[in-house]
Amino acid sequence: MLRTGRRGFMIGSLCMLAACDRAPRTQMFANDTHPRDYPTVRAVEYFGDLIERRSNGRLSIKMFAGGQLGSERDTLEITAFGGLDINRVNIAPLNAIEPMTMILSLPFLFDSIEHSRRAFDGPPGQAILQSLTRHGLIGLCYYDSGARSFYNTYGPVRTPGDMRGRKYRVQNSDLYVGTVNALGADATPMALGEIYQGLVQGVIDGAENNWPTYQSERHFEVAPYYSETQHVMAPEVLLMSKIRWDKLSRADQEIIMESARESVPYMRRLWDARVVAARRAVLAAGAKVNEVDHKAFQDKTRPLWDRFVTTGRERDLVRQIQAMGGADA
Ligand code: GTR
Repeated sequence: MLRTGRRGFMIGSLCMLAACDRAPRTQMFANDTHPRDYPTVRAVEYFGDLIERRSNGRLSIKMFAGGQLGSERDTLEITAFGGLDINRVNIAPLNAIEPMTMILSLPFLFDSIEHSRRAFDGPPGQAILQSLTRHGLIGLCYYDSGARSFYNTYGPVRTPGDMRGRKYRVQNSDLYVGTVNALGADATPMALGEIYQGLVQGVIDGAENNWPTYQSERHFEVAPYYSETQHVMAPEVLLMSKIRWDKLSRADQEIIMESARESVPYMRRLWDARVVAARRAVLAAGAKVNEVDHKAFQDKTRPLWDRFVTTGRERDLVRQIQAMGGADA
């Protein structure tokens, strides 16, 4: 029976709403160690808005920022087991899971940020992302993490000799441990959230990171000497649990992949602005930046390439990445 008039229209609309409500909705939980205003968190939220819009509200993301769910290493395990749907981590904690990820964390692999972006976006980067599938993780995209440099509580570092015997915090990765030890310092793996107190109490003398994290974690307050080694330009990775992924329709998987890719240029815009702002803010707050003898750092860390790049396939990827360097297109 056709309903007519205002009341009939309202009943019809409510039925439609009820039917809509019955359409299965999937809210996915996402994790990030950084606070809400950090570029990675904002990019994941942007990605969430895109998938919500494109799926007419069926898919959405609830973000748990600020490391409230645990260290990156712990949350990675939870993600692989399906307890967490989306996770944004640095590539370093993936080094212990998939050796191919170490390639992008090799010291002095990239000539410039542009070179690193070409490698992430191109075939080598994409092959490394896909290698995660066999570990229960779908690599959706890379986000920028800029260049990491050493900073400390005691004074400017110009050559590796200035780090000798000092304790430097590293991420949980044998490659990072090897890098710092090769420079003559004492590598101390530690979670990000423990660094500030570690520096205050003298458990460590220094750490290494990009400008935005150095600022956002307030490490500049206690370790004001930032020496621009720029020894690593490894990316951040946006991951999804394969268990959740396999439950989605092909169409929804496409929405997710496409939205993740589209969030990359958005993230890069935020990132570039944040690097400049963070550098300016910490220098205004009293941090001291200095140049270093890059060659001395490269010479000491180069043997790590042979130690950590062990298969023919990995060596081939390194060669492909090197061929993408040089003059910026
Ligand atoms: C940051 C990165 C984090 C985390 C952190 C660290 O640059 O965005 O995901 O890896 O470094 O050093 O623990």
